[in-house]
Amino acid sequence: MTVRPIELVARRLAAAKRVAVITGAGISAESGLRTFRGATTADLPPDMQSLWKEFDPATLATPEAFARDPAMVSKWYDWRRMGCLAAEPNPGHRALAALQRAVEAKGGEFVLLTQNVDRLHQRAGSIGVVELHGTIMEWRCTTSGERMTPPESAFRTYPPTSPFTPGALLRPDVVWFGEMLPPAALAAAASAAGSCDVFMSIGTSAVVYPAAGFLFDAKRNEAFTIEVNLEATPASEFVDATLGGSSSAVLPALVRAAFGPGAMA
Ligand code: BV8
Repeated sequence: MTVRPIELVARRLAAAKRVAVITGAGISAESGLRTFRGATTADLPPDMQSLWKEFDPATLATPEAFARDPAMVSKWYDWRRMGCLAAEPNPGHRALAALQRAVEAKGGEFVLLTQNVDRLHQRAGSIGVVELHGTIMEWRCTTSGERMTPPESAFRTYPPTSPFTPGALLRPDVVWFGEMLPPAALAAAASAAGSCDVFMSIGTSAVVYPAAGFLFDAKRNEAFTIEVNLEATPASEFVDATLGGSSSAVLPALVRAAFGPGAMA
Protein backbone atom coordinates (compact mmCIF):
# COMPACT_ATOMS: atom_id res chain seq x y z
CA MET A 1 0.00 0.00 0.00
CA THR A 2 1.55 3.35 -0.96
CA VAL A 3 1.40 5.88 1.83
CA ARG A 4 0.45 9.36 0.59
CA PRO A 5 3.10 11.94 1.53
CA ILE A 6 0.66 13.88 3.70
CA GLU A 7 -0.04 10.74 5.78
CA LEU A 8 3.69 10.03 6.05
CA VAL A 9 4.35 13.58 7.18
CA ALA A 10 1.36 13.52 9.55
CA ARG A 11 2.73 10.42 11.27
CA ARG A 12 6.10 12.10 11.74
CA LEU A 13 4.48 15.23 13.15
CA ALA A 14 2.25 13.24 15.52
CA ALA A 15 5.27 11.39 16.89
CA ALA A 16 7.60 14.42 17.02
CA LYS A 17 8.92 15.69 20.35
CA ARG A 18 10.58 18.84 19.00
CA VAL A 19 9.17 20.59 15.90
CA ALA A 20 10.81 23.57 14.17
CA VAL A 21 9.16 25.47 11.33
CA ILE A 22 10.47 28.24 9.09
CA THR A 23 8.13 30.33 6.96
CA GLY A 24 8.56 32.80 4.14
CA ALA A 25 6.44 35.22 2.18
CA GLY A 26 4.49 32.39 0.53
CA ILE A 27 2.49 31.69 3.68
CA SER A 28 1.21 35.28 3.64
CA ALA A 29 0.51 35.36 -0.10
CA GLU A 30 -3.08 34.26 0.42
CA SER A 31 -3.57 37.03 2.91
CA GLY A 32 -3.04 39.35 -0.04
CA LEU A 33 0.59 40.26 0.73
CA ARG A 34 2.86 40.01 -2.27
CA THR A 35 5.68 37.53 -2.16
CA PHE A 36 9.14 39.02 -2.23
CA ARG A 37 10.06 37.51 -5.59
CA GLY A 38 6.55 36.98 -6.80
CA ALA A 39 4.89 38.64 -9.79
CA THR A 40 3.58 42.17 -9.33
CA THR A 41 -0.14 42.79 -9.55
CA ALA A 42 -2.12 45.68 -11.00
CA ASP A 43 -3.90 46.48 -7.76
CA LEU A 44 -1.32 48.91 -6.40
CA PRO A 45 -2.19 52.51 -5.47
CA PRO A 46 -1.21 54.71 -8.46
CA ASP A 47 1.65 56.47 -6.70
CA MET A 48 3.16 53.11 -5.85
CA GLN A 49 2.86 51.49 -9.30
CA SER A 50 6.19 52.88 -10.51
CA LEU A 51 8.01 52.08 -7.27
CA TRP A 52 6.95 48.48 -7.37
CA LYS A 53 7.34 48.02 -11.15
CA GLU A 54 10.64 49.86 -11.69
CA PHE A 55 12.60 48.56 -8.71
CA ASP A 56 13.45 45.06 -7.58
CA PRO A 57 12.37 45.04 -3.92
CA ALA A 58 15.76 43.61 -3.01
CA THR A 59 17.32 46.92 -4.16
CA LEU A 60 14.95 48.73 -1.78
CA ALA A 61 15.59 46.43 1.19
CA THR A 62 19.12 47.73 1.75
CA PRO A 63 20.76 50.35 3.99
CA GLU A 64 22.28 51.90 0.87
CA ALA A 65 18.84 52.48 -0.67
CA PHE A 66 17.65 54.10 2.56
CA ALA A 67 20.74 56.31 2.79
CA ARG A 68 20.31 57.32 -0.84
CA ASP A 69 16.60 58.07 -0.70
CA PRO A 70 15.10 57.72 2.80
CA ALA A 71 11.81 59.26 1.67
CA MET A 72 11.23 56.68 -1.07
CA VAL A 73 12.29 53.67 0.97
CA SER A 74 10.32 54.72 4.07
CA LYS A 75 7.25 55.41 1.89
CA TRP A 76 7.54 51.93 0.34
CA TYR A 77 7.82 50.29 3.72
CA ASP A 78 4.98 52.34 5.19
CA TRP A 79 2.82 51.35 2.21
CA ARG A 80 3.65 47.69 2.93
CA ARG A 81 2.92 48.27 6.65
CA MET A 82 -0.55 49.55 5.77
CA GLY A 83 -1.04 46.43 3.64
CA CYS A 84 -0.04 44.19 6.54
CA LEU A 85 -2.44 45.97 8.90
CA ALA A 86 -5.28 45.52 6.38
CA ALA A 87 -4.45 41.84 5.84
CA GLU A 88 -5.87 38.97 7.88
CA PRO A 89 -4.16 35.73 8.88
CA ASN A 90 -5.16 32.89 6.54
CA PRO A 91 -5.81 29.18 7.30
CA GLY A 92 -2.12 28.45 6.84
CA HIS A 93 -1.17 30.83 9.67
CA ARG A 94 -3.96 29.43 11.82
CA ALA A 95 -2.86 25.84 11.13
CA LEU A 96 0.63 26.57 12.46
CA ALA A 97 -0.85 28.09 15.63
CA ALA A 98 -2.98 24.93 16.02
CA LEU A 99 0.07 22.74 15.38
CA GLN A 100 1.98 24.53 18.13
CA ARG A 101 -0.91 23.95 20.56
CA ALA A 102 -1.15 20.25 19.62
CA VAL A 103 2.60 19.59 19.92
CA GLU A 104 2.87 21.44 23.22
CA ALA A 105 -0.28 19.78 24.60
CA LYS A 106 1.51 16.45 24.43
CA GLY A 107 4.60 17.86 26.11
CA GLY A 108 6.52 18.55 22.91
CA GLU A 109 8.50 21.66 21.97
CA PHE A 110 7.58 23.91 19.03
CA VAL A 111 9.51 26.83 17.54
CA LEU A 112 8.26 28.98 14.65
CA LEU A 113 10.94 30.90 12.76
CA THR A 114 9.73 33.42 10.20
CA GLN A 115 11.37 35.55 7.53
CA ASN A 116 8.16 37.51 7.29
CA VAL A 117 7.81 40.97 8.79
CA ASP A 118 3.99 41.16 8.74
CA ARG A 119 3.20 39.69 12.23
CA LEU A 120 0.34 37.61 10.79
CA HIS A 121 1.62 34.53 12.65
CA GLN A 122 1.23 36.38 15.95
CA ARG A 123 -2.24 37.59 14.98
CA ALA A 124 -3.17 33.96 14.19
CA GLY A 125 -2.18 32.90 17.72
CA SER A 126 1.38 31.62 17.32
CA ILE A 127 3.44 32.18 20.46
CA GLY A 128 7.14 32.97 20.74
CA VAL A 129 7.58 33.62 17.01
CA VAL A 130 11.25 34.16 16.10
CA GLU A 131 11.37 37.09 13.64
CA LEU A 132 14.58 36.44 11.71
CA HIS A 133 14.20 39.57 9.57
CA GLY A 134 12.56 41.85 12.13
CA THR A 135 9.17 43.45 11.72
CA ILE A 136 7.63 46.23 9.66
CA MET A 137 5.22 46.94 12.53
CA GLU A 138 7.90 48.66 14.59
CA TRP A 139 10.21 51.48 13.52
CA ARG A 140 13.42 52.60 15.20
CA CYS A 141 15.48 55.76 15.59
CA THR A 142 18.40 55.81 13.15
CA THR A 143 20.58 57.32 15.89
CA SER A 144 19.57 55.82 19.24
CA GLY A 145 17.96 52.60 17.99
CA GLU A 146 14.97 53.23 20.26
CA ARG A 147 11.87 51.51 18.92
CA MET A 148 8.28 52.68 18.61
CA THR A 149 5.07 51.27 17.19
CA PRO A 150 3.58 53.79 14.73
CA PRO A 151 -0.17 54.43 14.81
CA GLU A 152 -2.32 52.37 12.46
CA SER A 153 -2.37 55.19 9.93
CA ALA A 154 0.30 56.10 7.41
CA PHE A 155 3.02 58.55 8.36
CA ARG A 156 2.14 62.09 7.27
CA THR A 157 5.55 62.89 5.79
CA TYR A 158 8.47 60.84 4.47
CA PRO A 159 10.99 60.11 5.75
CA PRO A 160 9.39 60.12 9.24
CA THR A 161 11.49 61.97 11.80
CA SER A 162 12.58 60.35 15.04
CA PRO A 163 10.77 61.34 18.24
CA PHE A 164 13.82 60.21 20.21
CA THR A 165 16.72 62.17 18.74
CA PRO A 166 16.45 65.64 17.14
CA GLY A 167 17.47 65.49 13.47
CA ALA A 168 17.36 61.69 13.33
CA LEU A 169 14.93 59.61 11.24
CA LEU A 170 12.78 56.57 11.86
CA ARG A 171 13.47 53.39 9.84
CA PRO A 172 11.53 50.13 9.74
CA ASP A 173 12.82 47.61 12.30
CA VAL A 174 13.59 45.04 9.59
CA VAL A 175 16.84 43.34 8.59
CA TRP A 176 18.02 44.68 5.23
CA PHE A 177 20.36 42.84 2.87
CA GLY A 178 23.89 43.17 4.16
CA GLU A 179 22.68 43.67 7.75
CA MET A 180 23.22 41.12 10.50
CA LEU A 181 20.20 39.25 11.80
CA PRO A 182 19.27 39.95 15.43
CA PRO A 183 21.69 37.84 17.53
CA ALA A 184 18.89 36.52 19.76
CA ALA A 185 16.90 35.38 16.72
CA LEU A 186 19.95 33.74 15.19
CA ALA A 187 20.69 31.91 18.44
CA ALA A 188 17.08 30.73 18.80
CA ALA A 189 17.01 29.50 15.21
CA ALA A 190 20.33 27.67 15.51
CA SER A 191 19.18 26.01 18.73
CA ALA A 192 15.85 24.94 17.20
CA ALA A 193 17.44 23.59 14.03
CA GLY A 194 20.08 21.78 16.04
CA SER A 195 17.67 20.00 18.37
CA CYS A 196 14.44 19.41 16.45
CA ASP A 197 13.35 15.99 15.20
CA VAL A 198 11.06 17.46 12.54
CA PHE A 199 11.86 20.61 10.51
CA MET A 200 9.32 22.16 8.12
CA SER A 201 10.12 24.81 5.49
CA ILE A 202 6.96 26.57 4.31
CA GLY A 203 6.35 29.19 1.61
CA THR A 204 9.94 30.19 1.07
CA SER A 205 12.14 30.22 -2.03
CA ALA A 206 15.04 29.13 0.19
CA VAL A 207 17.52 31.55 -1.39
CA VAL A 208 18.10 34.08 1.40
CA TYR A 209 20.78 33.26 3.95
CA PRO A 210 21.37 32.61 6.78
CA ALA A 211 17.61 31.79 7.04
CA ALA A 212 17.75 29.22 4.23
CA GLY A 213 20.62 27.44 5.98
CA PHE A 214 18.66 26.28 9.03
CA LEU A 215 17.01 23.45 7.10
CA PHE A 216 20.44 22.03 6.34
CA ASP A 217 21.46 22.37 9.99
CA ALA A 218 18.38 20.36 10.94
CA LYS A 219 19.16 17.77 8.27
CA ARG A 220 22.69 17.42 9.61
CA ASN A 221 21.14 16.72 12.99
CA GLU A 222 19.07 13.95 11.42
CA ALA A 223 15.74 15.74 11.68
CA PHE A 224 12.97 14.65 9.32
CA THR A 225 12.77 17.56 6.88
CA ILE A 226 9.62 18.64 5.04
CA GLU A 227 8.98 21.33 2.43
CA VAL A 228 5.54 22.84 1.80
CA ASN A 229 5.71 25.14 -1.23
CA LEU A 230 3.97 26.00 -4.49
CA GLU A 231 7.07 25.25 -6.53
CA ALA A 232 10.43 23.52 -6.29
CA THR A 233 13.22 25.40 -4.56
CA PRO A 234 16.98 24.81 -4.02
CA ALA A 235 15.96 22.95 -0.85
CA SER A 236 13.59 20.54 -2.60
CA GLU A 237 16.20 17.94 -3.50
CA PHE A 238 17.42 17.73 0.09
CA VAL A 239 14.18 17.33 2.05
CA ASP A 240 12.73 14.00 3.15
CA ALA A 241 9.18 14.89 2.08
CA THR A 242 7.64 17.50 -0.20
CA LEU A 243 4.01 18.58 0.03
CA GLY A 244 3.38 20.66 -3.09
CA GLY A 245 0.53 23.13 -3.01
CA SER A 246 -0.78 26.16 -1.22
CA SER A 247 0.07 26.39 2.48
CA SER A 248 -3.46 27.58 3.24
CA ALA A 249 -4.78 24.24 1.95
CA VAL A 250 -1.96 21.85 2.81
CA LEU A 251 -1.33 22.93 6.40
CA PRO A 252 -4.88 22.57 7.79
CA ALA A 253 -5.16 19.14 6.13
CA LEU A 254 -1.80 18.13 7.60
CA VAL A 255 -2.71 19.25 11.12
CA ARG A 256 -6.03 17.38 10.96
CA ALA A 257 -4.30 14.25 9.63
CA ALA A 258 -1.72 14.41 12.43
CA PHE A 259 -3.90 15.38 15.40
CA GLY A 260 -7.50 14.74 14.39
CA PRO A 261 -10.27 16.95 13.01
CA GLY A 262 -10.61 18.83 16.27
CA ALA A 263 -7.01 20.10 16.15
CA MET A 264 -7.95 22.98 13.87
CA ALA A 265 -10.88 24.04 16.06
C1 BV8 B 1 23.54 38.75 6.24
C2 BV8 B 1 13.82 42.55 4.64
C3 BV8 B 1 25.62 38.90 7.30
C4 BV8 B 1 12.51 42.86 5.18
C5 BV8 B 1 14.88 40.62 3.70
C6 BV8 B 1 26.81 39.47 -0.09
C7 BV8 B 1 26.92 40.45 0.89
C8 BV8 B 1 26.18 40.41 2.05
C9 BV8 B 1 25.32 39.37 2.26
C10 BV8 B 1 25.21 38.42 1.26
C11 BV8 B 1 25.95 38.42 0.12
N1 BV8 B 1 25.59 37.34 -0.65
C12 BV8 B 1 24.66 36.64 -0.01
C13 BV8 B 1 24.44 37.29 1.14
C14 BV8 B 1 23.55 36.93 2.11
C15 BV8 B 1 22.26 37.71 1.84
C16 BV8 B 1 21.46 36.83 0.90
O1 BV8 B 1 21.05 35.78 1.33
N2 BV8 B 1 21.28 37.25 -0.35
C17 BV8 B 1 20.57 36.37 -1.27
C18 BV8 B 1 19.53 37.15 -2.05
C19 BV8 B 1 21.60 35.70 -2.17
N3 BV8 B 1 21.67 37.79 3.14
C20 BV8 B 1 21.81 38.90 3.86
O2 BV8 B 1 22.26 39.95 3.47
C21 BV8 B 1 21.34 38.76 5.30
N4 BV8 B 1 22.34 39.30 6.17
O3 BV8 B 1 23.91 37.82 5.58
O4 BV8 B 1 24.33 39.40 7.16
C22 BV8 B 1 26.49 39.75 6.44
C23 BV8 B 1 26.47 41.11 6.64
C24 BV8 B 1 27.32 41.87 5.86
C25 BV8 B 1 28.13 41.27 4.89
C26 BV8 B 1 28.10 39.89 4.71
C27 BV8 B 1 27.27 39.12 5.48
C28 BV8 B 1 20.05 39.52 5.50
C29 BV8 B 1 18.92 38.77 4.81
C30 BV8 B 1 17.60 39.47 5.10
C31 BV8 B 1 17.29 40.42 3.99
N5 BV8 B 1 15.99 41.04 4.20
N6 BV8 B 1 13.78 41.30 3.92
C32 BV8 B 1 11.55 43.04 4.05
O5 BV8 B 1 11.69 44.01 3.30
O6 BV8 B 1 10.68 42.14 3.95
S1 BV8 B 1 14.86 39.19 2.81
C33 BV8 B 1 13.44 38.98 1.97
O7 BV8 B 1 13.58 37.71 1.32
C34 BV8 B 1 12.22 38.84 2.86
O8 BV8 B 1 12.48 38.91 4.22
C35 BV8 B 1 11.75 37.43 2.54
O9 BV8 B 1 11.14 36.82 3.59
C36 BV8 B 1 13.05 36.79 2.22
C37 BV8 B 1 13.04 35.46 1.60
O10 BV8 B 1 12.04 35.45 0.62
P1 BV8 B 1 10.88 34.38 0.84
O11 BV8 B 1 10.25 34.64 2.15
O12 BV8 B 1 11.40 33.04 0.58
O13 BV8 B 1 9.84 34.85 -0.24
P2 BV8 B 1 9.93 34.60 -1.82
O14 BV8 B 1 8.98 35.55 -2.47
O15 BV8 B 1 11.37 34.58 -2.25
O16 BV8 B 1 9.39 33.09 -2.01
C38 BV8 B 1 8.07 32.79 -1.71
C39 BV8 B 1 7.91 31.31 -1.97
O17 BV8 B 1 6.59 30.93 -1.56
C40 BV8 B 1 8.02 30.95 -3.44
O18 BV8 B 1 8.85 29.79 -3.54
C41 BV8 B 1 6.59 30.64 -3.86
O19 BV8 B 1 6.54 29.58 -4.79
C42 BV8 B 1 5.99 30.19 -2.57
N7 BV8 B 1 4.55 30.46 -2.46
C43 BV8 B 1 3.85 31.51 -2.95
N8 BV8 B 1 2.57 31.40 -2.58
C44 BV8 B 1 2.48 30.26 -1.83
C45 BV8 B 1 3.74 29.66 -1.75
N9 BV8 B 1 3.97 28.52 -1.08
C46 BV8 B 1 2.93 27.94 -0.46
N10 BV8 B 1 1.68 28.45 -0.49
C47 BV8 B 1 1.42 29.60 -1.16
N11 BV8 B 1 0.17 30.09 -1.20
